[in-house]
Amino acid sequence: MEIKKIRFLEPGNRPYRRSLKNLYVYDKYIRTPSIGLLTLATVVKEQYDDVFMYSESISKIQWKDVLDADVVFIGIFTFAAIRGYVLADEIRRRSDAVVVMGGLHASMNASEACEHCDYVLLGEGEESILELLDVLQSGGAVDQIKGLAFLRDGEVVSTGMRCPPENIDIIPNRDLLWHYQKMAGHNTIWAQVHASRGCPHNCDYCALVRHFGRKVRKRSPQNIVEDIRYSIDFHDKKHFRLAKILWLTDDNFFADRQWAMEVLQAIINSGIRYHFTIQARYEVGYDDEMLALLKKAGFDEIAMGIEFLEDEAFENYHKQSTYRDIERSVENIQRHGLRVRGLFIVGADNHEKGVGDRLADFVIRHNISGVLIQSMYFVPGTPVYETHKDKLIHRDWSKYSGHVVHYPERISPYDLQCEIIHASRKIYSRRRLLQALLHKRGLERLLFVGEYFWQKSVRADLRAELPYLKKVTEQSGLY
Ligand code: B12
Ligand code: SF4
Repeated sequence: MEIKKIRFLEPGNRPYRRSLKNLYVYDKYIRTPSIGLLTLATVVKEQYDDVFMYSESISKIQWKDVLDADVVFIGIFTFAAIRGYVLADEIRRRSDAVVVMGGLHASMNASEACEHCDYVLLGEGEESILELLDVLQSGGAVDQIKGLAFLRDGEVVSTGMRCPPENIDIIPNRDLLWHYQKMAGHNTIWAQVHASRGCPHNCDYCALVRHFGRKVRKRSPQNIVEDIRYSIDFHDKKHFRLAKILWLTDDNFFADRQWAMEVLQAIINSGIRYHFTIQARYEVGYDDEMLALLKKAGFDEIAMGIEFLEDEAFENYHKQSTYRDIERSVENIQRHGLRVRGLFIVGADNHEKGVGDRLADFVIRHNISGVLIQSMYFVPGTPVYETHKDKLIHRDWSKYSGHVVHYPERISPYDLQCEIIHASRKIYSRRRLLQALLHKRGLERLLFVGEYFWQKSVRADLRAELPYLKKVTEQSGLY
């Protein structure tokens, strides 16, 4: 077949809609678009002229432009899988395009995704996507391509996993994404750069380490700094942004200490002055040299995957950490003048009523600057899925975004969801909002106010599900 026109689509579990809330509530109908899919569009654009991307995080899809494409690529995380399937089905119904799916959820659930598209590409797509396009053009046999799955006579054929790309020095061309420039001024959309892939650890609930592998692959410090500069210019150009923050989105940026220090030093040497935030495990809190360098490079905050507050949970899910480790780490990070944001999981097998209250008290007592509280989620392919697949309430992936989706051991689904609501309300209370307005300054104050409204909308979503969770709790007869 002749391939001229290629389109990339990022589905949103709540597709973009114009709303005043877009100005201050992230994730209602607007959020940061996918940099992974944009990276693939950038790679393909080097070889094909007519390449463009739509993201339902920031715009509506221009259907007229998609339906006459020769190939459409759709990337899905778990929370957007259902919407991704709707889009894929629609394209197959209304056009002749070859539909290809990929991304974390499609890779880990290839047999499910195969039902909705012509091909699924497994793992990272930078190399396989070009190979597939070549084979489609030349009419060669697709099953030569490693890392491909598809249906043949109703049966799933998989050519197995392929080695992930080593060279990931690619700067995503943000102009390839429809309306990105127009929307980049919203405070709910963050400038972001992804600098490394893979993590040497092996936590039971983590899908990432299964998708990206345990070997850490890194971009060069020069390439990262160039991307940071471009990303900042792109977001600030033509816009007045209150939240001038760039997020280094790596899962474990500090896994290679030497490289992490080189990147930070390169940011310092570049003269870029900006606010940065980054995700980390607790160990970074013991590294005074790294913390000093982070501060010097413009980082104000570390988003720490704290996850649990009980040693029993750390042990059960093979997260090498203890409560005391976390406490010491948080205290030392704050001594260096950096804020700590907490990422938490509830719904572990040991969790009981009171887990939300305990979490909120920890956050308030330790002056944690903000939180993301998620109920445990279960992606096929993770150990936690294998051990809990009989305890799932449903497989409506659109709800796998922090809501309760399983029957926990020692607390009912209904009560657990109430615990999340309670923790959020306690942390983001009106009294604490007032305190933030009076005592916090600058970005810190702005972030707290933004999160106050975001958490309000999160709670409304969680509350809307309570009648359903009450019903399934009662019907289960387990509690
Ligand atoms: C940045 C980020 C965000 C941003 C932007 C997300 C986005 N649009 O991409 C924001 C802030 C919006 C966000 C929000 C959330 N996020 Co988030 N986020 C991330 C993070 C940290 C980085 C994403 C990234 O850039 N990855 C790097 C790129 C290179 O990888 P990639 O996107 O997967 O793309 C590569 C491959 O997968 C593949 N690929 C991808 N698509 C396709 C398509 C085709 C056709 C092919 C061939 C290949 C392919 O090739 C790409 C290049 O190699 C990831 C963690 C992670 N490491 O991915 C979590 C992550 C995606 N988030 C997660 C979650 C749970 C959420 C929230 C639900 C959190 C919450 N409770 O609010 C929300 C959901 C928002 C929503 N409703 O849509 C989970 C998803 C788990 C899952 N099973 O899917 C992740 C994996 C984190 C985790 N610890 O598990 N997130
Ligand atoms: S440390 Fe983080 S990224 Fe690494 S395996 Fe554990 S949860 Fe996943």
